[in-house]
Amino acid sequence: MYTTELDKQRHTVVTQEDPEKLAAFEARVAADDFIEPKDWMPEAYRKTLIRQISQHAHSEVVGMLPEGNWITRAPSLRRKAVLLAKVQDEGGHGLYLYAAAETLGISRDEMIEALHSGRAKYSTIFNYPTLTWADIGAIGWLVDGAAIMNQVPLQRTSYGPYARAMVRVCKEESFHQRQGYEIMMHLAAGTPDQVRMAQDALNRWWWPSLMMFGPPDADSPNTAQSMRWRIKRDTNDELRQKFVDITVPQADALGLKVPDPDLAWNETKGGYDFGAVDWEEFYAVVRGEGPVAKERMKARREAWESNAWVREAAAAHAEKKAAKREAA
Ligand code: BYC
Repeated sequence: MYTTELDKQRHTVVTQEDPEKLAAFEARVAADDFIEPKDWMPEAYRKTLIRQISQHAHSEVVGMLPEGNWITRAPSLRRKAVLLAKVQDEGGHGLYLYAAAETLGISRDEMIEALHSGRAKYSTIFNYPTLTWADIGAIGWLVDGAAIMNQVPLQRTSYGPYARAMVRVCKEESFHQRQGYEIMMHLAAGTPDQVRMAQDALNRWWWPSLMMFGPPDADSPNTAQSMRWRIKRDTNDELRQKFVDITVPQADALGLKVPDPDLAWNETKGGYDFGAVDWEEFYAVVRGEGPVAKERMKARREAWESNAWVREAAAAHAEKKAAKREAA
C-alpha cells in the first residue's frame, strides 16, 4: 500500500516536469552520462539524491561512534593507531558526502538539523552496541564489507559529485575491510576465549549487516525509480546476495560459523540460499528503536552543541580574511 501511494506521488511529480527536458535528461542517463550540479534535473531526482546522499553522510558520521568507543581500549599501540585512522576516515567520508549533497541546493545546517530532529535516517547498523574488541574486527570485516558491496557500484551512479566522492571512499573502505578481517584472523587463531569472542561478534553482527542493504526489493519503495535513473546500479536483494556469497567463504577461512541454519550452497543459482532476515527488527530500528539509538543521537547532538565555538571561530576567521581581501 505504502509503495503504491509513494509511486503514485512520484509519478505525479515526474509527469509535471517539462516533457522535452525530461526526455533529454533520461536519454543522458540512459547513455551513462554523468549529471552535474548545473544541469537540468527533475525535482524528484534532486530530492532522491538529497535524501540518499545526506543519509549516507549521516551514516558515516554516526558510524564513527561505535568504533570511537574502542579507541582508548584498543589492545596495542598499533591497533589504536589503525583504529584512530579508520575513524578519522569515516569523518572524512561524511564531509565528502555532505559537500556532494550541498551541490544539490541544500545547506549543511539543514541536513544536520534533519538528522538531529529525527527526520533524516542513518544506517540501522550503527544502532547496535560494540561490546567487545572483537566487534571492531566484525565491523571492519562485515559492516565495511557490506558498505563496499553497496558503494563500488555507486562509483557509477548517475550524479557526478556523488560518483566522484564514492571513488575516494571505496579506496579507504577496502583498507577498512582488510583491517577488520585481520583482527578477526588474529582472534580466530588465538586462545579459546579469543575464538569465542570472534564467534560471538559474528553472531551479533551477521544479521544486522544483511539489513544494511535495505528492505527486500518487493518492499522497497525507492528502488524501481532509483534504478531507472541510475542512482542505484543494483537492487537491495542483488547486493545482499553478492555480500553473502563473498562473505561466507571468508567465515569458513576463519573457522567461524555463520549463524544461519538455513545457509546452503545452491549449485543451480551459483550462490548461497540463506535464512529469512527479521524485517520486523529492521523496521523497529529504522523507527529509532535500535538498542543504542538514543545514545547515538544524544552523542551527536552534544558534539554539535559543544563544538559550536569551532564553527563560529572558523566563520569569523573566514569573514576577516574576506574583508582583508576586499580591502586590498
Ligand atoms: N538503515 O526504498 P529503500 C559505512 C530506508 S556507512 C536505515 O530500499 P533506498 C560505515 C530508506 O532510507 C554506509 N534506513 O531505500 C561508516 C527508505 O526510507 P526513506 C551507509 C534504511 O534509498 C562508519 C526506506 O528504508 N551506506 O559504510 O532506495 C563505519 C525504504 O528503503 C536502510 C549508505 O548509506 C538502512 N539500512 O535504498 C563503518 C549507502 N535501508 O528514506 C562503515 C547509500 C533502507 O524513503 N544508500 N532504509 O524514508 C543506499 O545505497 C540506499 O539508500 C539504501 C536504501 C540501499 C541504503
